[in-house]
Amino acid sequence: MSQLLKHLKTIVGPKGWTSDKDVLEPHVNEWRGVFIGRTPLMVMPATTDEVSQVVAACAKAGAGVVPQGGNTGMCAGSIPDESGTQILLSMARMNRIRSVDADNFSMEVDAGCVLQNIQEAALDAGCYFPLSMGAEGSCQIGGNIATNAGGLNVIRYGTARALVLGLEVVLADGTVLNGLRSLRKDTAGYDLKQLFIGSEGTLGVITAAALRLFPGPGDLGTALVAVPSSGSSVSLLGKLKARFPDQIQTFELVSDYVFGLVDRHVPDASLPFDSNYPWYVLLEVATGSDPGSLEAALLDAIEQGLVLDAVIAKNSAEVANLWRLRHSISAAERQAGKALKHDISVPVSRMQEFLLRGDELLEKLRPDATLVAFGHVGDGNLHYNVSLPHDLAPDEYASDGKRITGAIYDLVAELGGSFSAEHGIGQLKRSYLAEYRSGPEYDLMRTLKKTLDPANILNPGKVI
Ligand code: FAD
Ligand code: 2HG
Ligand code: ZN
Repeated sequence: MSQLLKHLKTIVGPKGWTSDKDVLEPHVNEWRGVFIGRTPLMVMPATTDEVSQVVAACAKAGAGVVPQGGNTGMCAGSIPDESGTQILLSMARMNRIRSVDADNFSMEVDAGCVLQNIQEAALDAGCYFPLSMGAEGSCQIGGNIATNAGGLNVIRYGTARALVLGLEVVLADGTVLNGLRSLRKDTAGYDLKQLFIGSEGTLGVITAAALRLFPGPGDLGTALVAVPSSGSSVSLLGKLKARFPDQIQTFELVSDYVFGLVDRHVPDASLPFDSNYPWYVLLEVATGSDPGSLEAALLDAIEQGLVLDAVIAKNSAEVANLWRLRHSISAAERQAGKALKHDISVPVSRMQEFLLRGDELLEKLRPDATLVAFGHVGDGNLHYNVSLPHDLAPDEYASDGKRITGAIYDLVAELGGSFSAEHGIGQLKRSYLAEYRSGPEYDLMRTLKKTLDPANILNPGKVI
């Protein structure tokens, strides 16, 4: 091991590595603080060639490599295990916007670019990059692609997968696969980039990406509306889709309990209503040349009993306030204590059934559990998190947690959904992948892993 560490330090140079425990601390702890890992060395290569040399050296020595972006992932995929033998590969120094081609609506970026910097670079060129989420100030595009991240604008623009035109990837033996093409059409053989999107660093290290840009969305109407029940949000979605085909940019459901957590834990966060309602929807619609259309649609929805109250943001400060409420949810939930995270999706047409039957399940299994539900109902993806009483004995917490999670995932499977909609598998959900994707699908995943990484060098212990 000491030979390898020496070699890695030479490859990345004095600015490209650390073994300082204090510096490493935030890199070996994951965002939720549930998993903690150890590493003898974090390398921070500055070029694709350095990444290639690092991976090749680790492969030769038989050492595991854990790619890390902004370390905002929710499934502990970006930290080393507890063995203290895995090398942490931070992409933070590969943060260059390589080029923007406004005529082609595309840009090429290093994988370590922070998402927000990419959004800003696109705007500077008169274009728009729609991937957006609460972690955008620190997550990196490589991490977004490696997790096939979703976020707030999926209903209109799709997940990270839909935004990738090409990838540059370092394979498990250090080979650089250059597929950095900015093409909308390309049928030359298998579409290899798709293998790496959502593979969570287990099949290759993404070093650069060609991204799809868009014209700006134009005028957006942003509103927070109160709805009588979680199910009625789905009816509202249907009505708005009929009225604004392809114009709904965001459709996020949030329970009153969840906004209560934000109110309690986030300074100066306040709901713009005088009274509380059971559920809310934060929505954004591209209103184009008809700025009054959102208000008219919401007035109709109030008449139909689908909406109880509504506030449309009047200026950018009010828009920012509504988004701050939404972006603060995960941090507020974390401060309130640990919760069982269920990042599920079902077809939108089955969402109402899921919500009803999910409530019944919780009532039956653990009536004193608290539902912490919010998320991207417009995409059929809900964070159906569950908080158990904090004074439970660890054994009871573990066994009841398993029972509740299993029952929710069974329900999701019955409804044709996924137990992992946007956060991936990491360490957290490995056993569930084996269970819910068992059979030929799981076997083919294992075959791909064995083919691309026969010595299990890349992010060992994650996903599969
Ligand atoms: P990391 O956490 O560093 O890594 C995630 C995984 O990708 C790991 O397996 C890692 O090994 C791998 N990886 C990272 N970089 C590379 C690379 N260059 N090559 C190969 N593999 C790599 N997620 C959503 O989908 N939607 C949301 O709305 C959303 N909101 C969030 C809000 C908050 C407040 C927080 C904290 C997280 C949120 N997330 C959300 C989760 C997280 O931000 C995303 O999963 C994000 O895409 C992770 O990016 P990252 O750079 O932090 O990756
Ligand atoms: C979001 O939608 C993220 O805010 C985080 O995906 C979800 O914290 C969570 O459970
Ligand atoms: Zn989410």
